[in-house]
Amino acid sequence: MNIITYPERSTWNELLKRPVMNTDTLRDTVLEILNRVRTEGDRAVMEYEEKFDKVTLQSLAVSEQEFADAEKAVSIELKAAIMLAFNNIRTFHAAQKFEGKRVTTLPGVTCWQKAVAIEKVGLYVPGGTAPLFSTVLMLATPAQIAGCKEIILCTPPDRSGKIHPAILYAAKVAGVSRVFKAGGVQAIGAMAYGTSSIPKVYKIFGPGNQYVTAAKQQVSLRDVAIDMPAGPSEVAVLADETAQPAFVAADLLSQAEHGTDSQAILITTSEALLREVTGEVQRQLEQLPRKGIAEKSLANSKLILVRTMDEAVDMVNEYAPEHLIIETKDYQQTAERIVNAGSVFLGPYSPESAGDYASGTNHTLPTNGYAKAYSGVSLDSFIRKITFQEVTQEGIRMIGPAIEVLAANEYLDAHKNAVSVRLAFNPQNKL
Ligand code: HSO
Ligand code: ZN
Repeated sequence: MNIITYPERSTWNELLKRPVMNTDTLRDTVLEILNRVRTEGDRAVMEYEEKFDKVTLQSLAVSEQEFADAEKAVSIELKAAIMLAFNNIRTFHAAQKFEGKRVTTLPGVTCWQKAVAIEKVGLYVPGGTAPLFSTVLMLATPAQIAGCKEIILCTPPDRSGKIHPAILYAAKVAGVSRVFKAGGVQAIGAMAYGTSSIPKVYKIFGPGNQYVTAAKQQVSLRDVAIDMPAGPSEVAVLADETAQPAFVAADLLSQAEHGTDSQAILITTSEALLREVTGEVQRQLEQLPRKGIAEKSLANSKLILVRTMDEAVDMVNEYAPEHLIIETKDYQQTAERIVNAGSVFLGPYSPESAGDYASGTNHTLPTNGYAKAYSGVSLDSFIRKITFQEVTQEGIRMIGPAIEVLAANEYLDAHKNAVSVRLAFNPQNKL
């Protein structure tokens, strides 16, 4: 871990930089896979599954029998935990429902918005060493609440062609319509273009490695919408002398174990805390099964000592972390001053793990500083707000003359005319 003491403001920019993800070098590989999936469909997906996931598949769709087997394979304890998480995620996201107000801007001029679900959405859940069934809940639950008609999910199978049973169980619980065995760029391509097994969707959600991210960016140029640009997961812990070193260390490590490129940062006003956290991290690290991964990502992580809480808050806002944990004496007041972060965890008993799994908030969040401009996934991510308006004859008399002036001054006479013909119209003459 790198310890940085009292850095000058002029150095913050450099200090808080994320490692650059070079998607340029991946571009050719990604484009080739996407092209083949676009032109050859299932056949290309299966071939890439063989090449990258080392599995020969007869069919991409998960069968009813496989769902039934998964249901049996998941322990009662895990099912109960998934249900608790699901219920909280559902409660929190259901409360985000949008009720559009009808607004009369002038007599006879009524405007309103209506939330309409995106009809077809595609969820991507990566494979790898951690079976991320929590991500299934985070993506499918709001999609179901929003009312998306078709919710499909792609995830890579293991070498025997199976998907982790908890992923399938979570998919059923959260209302996924169909699950397909496909990972990486080929899965993104399949959902963007459609194949004979995998339907084309209108928006793709979910995390993934650099290849998946590059593929999502590529297909979003033309074919489909995506949730947000994604990068490696990150956490910033903002702490003072009142924080528990063991809690802070555990929070940094929970992020570090995600991947070797994960980012964990401590920003503190207390030199004593910083020292104790360093020791705690070493102690706790020894116990972790994913020590190897955590160690590598900790090598890039930073423990930063600053002079004042004001400075600490400014630094957090400059960094715009995906996750922010505030463990300070007056964490409520500190939190009021946070303007750039994906998700904020307040006080000593709110670890990031709470939001990663079960408190109810979504864990699909903006990384890489995108929290300055993006929100995490929420119910809104699965809807569009369509505007409606009704202008009556009285209404057009109220706004028509102004529209005529505006249109004429933009030299758009046909626009002006669409109003003029109505203003001149007398329904009586028609009879
Ligand atoms: N911290 C990850 C989500 C996750 N953690 C899934 C555990 N499982 C990104 O917010
Ligand atoms: Zn996590």
